Amino acid sequence: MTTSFLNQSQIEHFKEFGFLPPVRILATDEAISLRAEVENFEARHPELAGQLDFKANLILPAVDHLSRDERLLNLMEDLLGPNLLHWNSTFRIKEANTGQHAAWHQDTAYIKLKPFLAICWLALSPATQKSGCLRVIPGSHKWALLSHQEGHDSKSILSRAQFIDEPFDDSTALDIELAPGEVTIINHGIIHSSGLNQSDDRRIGLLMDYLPTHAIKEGPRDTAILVRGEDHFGHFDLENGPVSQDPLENIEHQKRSLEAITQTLYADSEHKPKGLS
Ligand SMILES: O=C(O)CCC(=O)C(=O)O
Repeated sequence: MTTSFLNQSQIEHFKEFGFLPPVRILATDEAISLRAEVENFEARHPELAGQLDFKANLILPAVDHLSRDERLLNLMEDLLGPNLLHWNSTFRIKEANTGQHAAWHQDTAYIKLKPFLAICWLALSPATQKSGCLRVIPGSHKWALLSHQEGHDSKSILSRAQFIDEPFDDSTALDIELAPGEVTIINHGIIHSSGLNQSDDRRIGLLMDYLPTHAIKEGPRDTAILVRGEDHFGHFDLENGPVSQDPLENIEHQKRSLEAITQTLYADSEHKPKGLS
């Protein structure tokens, strides 16, 4: 028996508009201490920062721990039902005043998964208009998939520097500002982007992808962690969290899962995942 996290109007909002308005998952000091842990890893192993682009939950025990946090899973259960897989944790970090950005795109362009992936975007630093917070087109998860092109813009924080290359109505675009410890959840079909970080701080987002066990993904077989309930479908190979408290000892273990997920995200791409280079 689990406790519901969201009220009915929040659940309806997510279904109707494809995103959840900000809710607090972590206390501010929990977000600050997770940020410190990530930055400590980056400082000690700068050459391994790319390892956090995908499956960061298999490298950093604190991220694995968070992906199984009761508060987060109660929220996810309200949106996806009682049997939950965690597919991936990804850090999206925009350094201050570097021109980094994410162009408009739909994650459904490269992740063919039904019914949908629920992406939890957690702020570990202030995500504001000024720092380039997530921006969405409300309701666009119900639109058809628009045409995408892979890009070569080194300032893009997206894996394939992808962008929508056909006209669409962005007049209703909405910035989702988040304080550290707050999350929004987006349906992976929603059109989203984020602007420049013109603040003095890094903008650090941790994206955690969840799906119900009945979800079906096209393409190569992939791996995920059963974080709540039971899996009667076997659509994913179940994996465990990190093998060690020491991130360095987890790199080899992460490799197979990283290869599996990047086969999907980089299918037919000219780009390569940083974590495997
Ligand atoms: O964190 C951001 O600003 C955007 C990230 C994003 O859209 C993605 O990784 O698909």
